[in-house]
Amino acid sequence: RTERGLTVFFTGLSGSGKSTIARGVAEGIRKSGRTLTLLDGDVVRRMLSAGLTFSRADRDMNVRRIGYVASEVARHGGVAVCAPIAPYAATRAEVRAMVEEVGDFFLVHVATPLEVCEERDRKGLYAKARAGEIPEFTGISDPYEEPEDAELVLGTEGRTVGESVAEALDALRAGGWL
Ligand code: GGZ
Repeated sequence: RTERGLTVFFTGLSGSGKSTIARGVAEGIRKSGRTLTLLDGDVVRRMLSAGLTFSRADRDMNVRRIGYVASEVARHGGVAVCAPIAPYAATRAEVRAMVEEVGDFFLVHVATPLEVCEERDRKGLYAKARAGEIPEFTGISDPYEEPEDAELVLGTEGRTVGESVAEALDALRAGGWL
């Protein structure tokens, strides 16, 4: 007999803060005593999706692989936290359906506006995308389909990472997952 598994799936633009918030949330879940797997974006692209590009087909493959691993974690009663951009609604819906066959799915939209992500431009990627040096860059020359089915929408403006992490953990607690 195992606890019902859960996938906490963060989606949002590059530079929205989703990876940082996801790491904080993962830490909080771990502290609550649940078995936790963090599918960190960088690690996934290196270990699970090496060689994939940012074409629609490859993004979909990347997001499906993440969803599959997350569903296996959930199947065994664990909690998976993942944070890809996952720009396409249909692919997110596929992952939701796959996870919900075996556990619960909690979608968090890190809704930092494009202008704010671009203004911060922590890695200089938006400037490069504007200059045409990175093709198919999400929000600039590639789509981001805003979710309409998020369990939680995090507005990060005027908020610290800690506050966003706390809001997500509160929502998980309120739902009875922690
Ligand atoms: C978007 C890109 C691109 C393009 C490289 N478009 O801010 P980052 O750097 O660290 O996070 C982004 C990351 C996105 O990879 P994901 O696996 O999360 O994307 S997806 O879910 O769509 O498969 C960014 C970097 O990779 N990056 N090129 N063209 N982001």
